Parts: sequence; C-alpha cells; structure tokens
Amino acid sequence: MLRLTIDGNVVEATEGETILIAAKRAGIDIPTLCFLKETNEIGACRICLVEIEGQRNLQPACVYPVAQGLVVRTNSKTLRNVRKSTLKLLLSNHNRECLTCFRNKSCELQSLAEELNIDDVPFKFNRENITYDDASVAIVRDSSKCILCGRCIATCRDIQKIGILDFTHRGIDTEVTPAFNRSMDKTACVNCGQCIMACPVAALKEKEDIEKVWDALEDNDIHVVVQAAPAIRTALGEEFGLPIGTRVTGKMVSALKRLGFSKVFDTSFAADLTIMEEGYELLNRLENGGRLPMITSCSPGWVSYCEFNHPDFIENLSTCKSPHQMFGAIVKSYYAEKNQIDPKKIFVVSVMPCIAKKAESAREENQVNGLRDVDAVITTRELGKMIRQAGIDFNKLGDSEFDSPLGEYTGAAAIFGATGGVMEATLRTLVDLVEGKDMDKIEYNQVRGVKGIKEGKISLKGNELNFAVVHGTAMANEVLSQIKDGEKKYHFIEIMGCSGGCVTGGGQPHVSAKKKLELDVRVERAKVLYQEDALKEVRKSYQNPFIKKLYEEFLGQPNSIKSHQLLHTHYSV
Ligand code: HC1
Ligand code: SF4
Repeated sequence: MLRLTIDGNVVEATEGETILIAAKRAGIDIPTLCFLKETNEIGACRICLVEIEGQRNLQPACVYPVAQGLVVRTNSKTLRNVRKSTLKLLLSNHNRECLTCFRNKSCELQSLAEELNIDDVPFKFNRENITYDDASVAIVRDSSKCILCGRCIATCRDIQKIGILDFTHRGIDTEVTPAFNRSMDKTACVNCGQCIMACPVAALKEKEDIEKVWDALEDNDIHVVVQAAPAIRTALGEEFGLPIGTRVTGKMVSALKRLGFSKVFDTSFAADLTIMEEGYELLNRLENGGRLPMITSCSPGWVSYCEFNHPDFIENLSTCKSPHQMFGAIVKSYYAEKNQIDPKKIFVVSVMPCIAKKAESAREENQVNGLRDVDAVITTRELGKMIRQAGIDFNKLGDSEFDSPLGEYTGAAAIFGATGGVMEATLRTLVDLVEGKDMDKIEYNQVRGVKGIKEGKISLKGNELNFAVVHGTAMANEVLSQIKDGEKKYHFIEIMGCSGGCVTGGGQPHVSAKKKLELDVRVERAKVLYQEDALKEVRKSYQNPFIKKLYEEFLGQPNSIKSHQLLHTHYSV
C-alpha cells in the first residue's frame, strides 16, 4: 500500500492506480471529459490536470500513476483557469445548440461547463465539413457535436473489438468517422449502440421512432399494442431521477396505459415462449446430431456480429426469432384471431433497451404474410421522452398490472435481460423436461454475474451438458476462436452483444462517466431482474399457464410447423 497526499488528505492507494482513482476513493472528484473507466484512459482532453509538488508541468490525473509520498493539488486558481481555458476552446468548436439538443441535461460537456462556471465562449462555431449521417435505421452520427474525446472509438475498438470508428484527418480537420467516411449503414456496425452509451455529448444517438408511435396512437382505426422488454423496468426510473437499480415495473405499466396503448403486454411472455422453442430445438439437436454448440439468437447485435465476422457459425445459431419478434408474430396471428381484429390494423410497438432491435425488426425475415412482426421499436430513452411529452408525472404514478394473457410471465423470463438469464431460464425448463419432474433447483449461480465468459456443466439423464455464457462481442470472438481451435467444446452458449446483457443495452438511459466510476451499472440493474424473479410464484417457463394454453389452442407443440412459420427465422452470410 502506498501513501500520498491529495489536497492535504493522506490517501492510501495501490501501485498502478492513477491519481484520479485514488482521489475518487478519498471523496475528491477531479473533473474529466475523455476519461471512461477501463475503456478510454488516455489523458487527451487535459481537463483532469492537477499540480504535483516538485513538477513544473501540470499532469493529467487520469493517467498519472500514484507514488509513495506524492503531494497532489486538484483545486487551485491556476487549475481552475487552465481547465476553463481548455473547456472554452473545446466549446468554441462545438455546435452549441443545447436548447434543442437531445442530450440537454444528460450532456457531460454541458455539466462540466456549469461546474467550471463558464460564462462566455470567445469564438463562434463555424466548423465546415459537418456530417449528419442518418442513413442507418438505428444510429445517427452528428459530427458537429463531436468533441474528439475518443470514447466511442475505444469502446467500439477495444470493448466490442469491432472498430468501426476512428480519428481521420489531422489538426483542425480531425474527425471521428467510419473508414472512408462511409455512412454507418455501409459498415459492419452491429448497432449495439455501445458507442452511444460512451459518448458524453450528442455526436451519436439512436434513430428516433417516437413520431411513428404517436401517429399510430392517434389513428382510431389502428389497434396499438405495446410490449416492454424485461430490461426496461430496471432503468426507466433513471429517466425520472430515480437511482440506478430502482424497480419500476408497475409505474412503467401505468405510464404505458396513460399513453393510450390499447394493450400493455410484456416481452417476457414471449421470453417464456422462446424457452419452449429454443429448449426443444436444443434437445432435438442433441438427440439427432444437429449442429452444436447451439448459440442463442435473441441479441440482434450479436447475430449481426456473427453474420459479419463469423459466418461459419451461422448454422450454430438457434433458428428462434428473438422474443419481441415472436411476440409480434403471436399478436398478429393468435391474438388477432381470438379478438377478431384484422392483423393489418394492428400496430405492434416494442420498448427495448437496445437500438439493434430497430434494425432487427426491419429485417425482411421478420415478417409473416407480408406483415412485419413489429412495427416500431423505441428505446427506454425514447419512452422516457414520450412520458415527459405527455405530461405524465412518472414518480407520482401508482402501480398497474400488465394486460392478460400476453402480459403473464415467469421469473425465468424476467431474468432474460441480464447476462446469463437466458441460460438459467433454459436450464430450469430443460432439466425438468429431460428428468420428467419438477426439480427443486431453480437458481444457477455459475451463470450470474459480470465475468466475461462463464462456464458450467450439468448432467441430463446421465449425459453431460457443457454450456457457456458470454456477453460483449469481444468475448464472443474469444469463445468462438477457442471453439475453432478445438480448445473448448460446448453444447449450448448464450451470447449477448453488450457487456452485461440487455440491462446495459445501447438504448438505456445515459449514465455519466463519473457515475460509472462509483458503481457497476450492469450489476445494479441486473439485481432488479433477480428480485423480480424471486418474487414470482412461477419461475419456470414451461409452467406458465398461458404458454401452455397458447400451445393447446394454437401452436400445437414446440417446433411445430406453425411454430416454425411464425416463430423461427434464418440468417444471412
Ligand atoms: Fe432483451 Fe430479449 S432479453 S433481447 O436482452 O431476449 O433488448 O430486456 O427484450 O427480444 O425478452 C433486449 C431485454 C429483450 C428479446 C427478451
Ligand atoms: Fe461500434 Fe456498436 Fe457503435 Fe456500431 S453501434 S459503431 S458496432 S459500438
């Protein structure tokens, strides 16, 4: 353990730590901008400069390592002035349309300007060669807002190991762009949206679909049904100032009802349905020599990554559509039939924590008889905006229940939104189906938590089933390489495109770099889903009485011809 002095306080630190981290632990927040924990620690923006006794130059706290006896000053007139000047220069080159900017109030640049008491910016914004790229169905890039912090680049290149974005040109002309300044839709971007989550400003955002949804809601001729993904209830409260990790399931349902949707259903119902279809598909592959390991297909970011980078694993993907697509297909068939509504007059809205779901729902494969399964996908952030637009005081709302029957779900479905959730839900059902009894074992702790690759094995009627859970495309790449090299052998793998799974998808509320230093957002949000699971009486998908009814009345059995027509898909090379 080392001892150093920061602003007169003796602080203990471990070798290799930076001044920024040691100071944070001692309750001293050094302002930062380009810094993003374990992602972008490059000292580029110079906002975090500090004084170190005995040194002539100011040093960036985010990269400067602690040392025994170091005396550091983080707050002085010199530092305040230097930080202010640096920030003013940055602001001079930034399109300062804060009033109409979608990051207004969640912008880290804006907060810093307020914190550092910036009262004037000396130069007018007059940058030329601005790119506003909205060609993709999911992501928009606005270079006029970019502050060249490099957080998106590091996230895409190092965390996701995809590398779509990079610095181009030199000096004053420097920009962050895809190679050859292509539009995002012409790259191998998988729409995970993790670059959006890393961006401190508004240079990257989702393509909004709010107006499409308002238009449908105002059309009396259309029956508008909404489904909310498991991960929305863990994070929507943050849009209204509630702490990270607040469960708002009941309030979310109340808000959706107030917005005027004819039915408020839950994607979790379809998560239970996915477990039935995927569970039987796995059993079939195990028993009949199908392609193994079977890999989950509910994360469209991961599916695109597989299509772009590992086409030799496409056959390994489960043919199941993702739950929200299954849900749409069931609404426009079973639900339409039961309620005698013309499926052409039904508009299905998915509220998703993920921007890749926008691209997924637009895929040609995801329609039945010329009708799209899902008509519009909005993110948690977009839902927050709609609730505010409608003047709904979210925090004052009481709790409401999802509509029945497509809002009934088990604990197994609720945990889908956290890494390991799909695997745990599958195991709960699979073991019972194979063993032919209602086993007591419900919880599989080896697949919980945020370790990049989690492994386990269970015995199924004397046969060993090896499985792995992977989150983030970088980890997916690692596991697939190990399989190709013959180092690893699994029967079943859950892969989610984003680290942490859907709870930290690219459509979730923004969390500042400062907050991310204090807590692991993945863990806090996942806790909510495990709480929800524990509260449920029925915690195994095959025991959901409404799923049973759906098979009895409509689908026949899992993997039936009808199931295949509605609930399964294929992928492209
Ligand atoms: Fe997910 Fe899924 S869990 S993919 O993470 O399988 O987005 O929450 O809705 O479709 O259910 C996301 C979450 C979500 C699907 C389900
Ligand atoms: Fe990279 Fe994902 Fe952003 Fe695309 S959406 S640029 S893949 S981080």
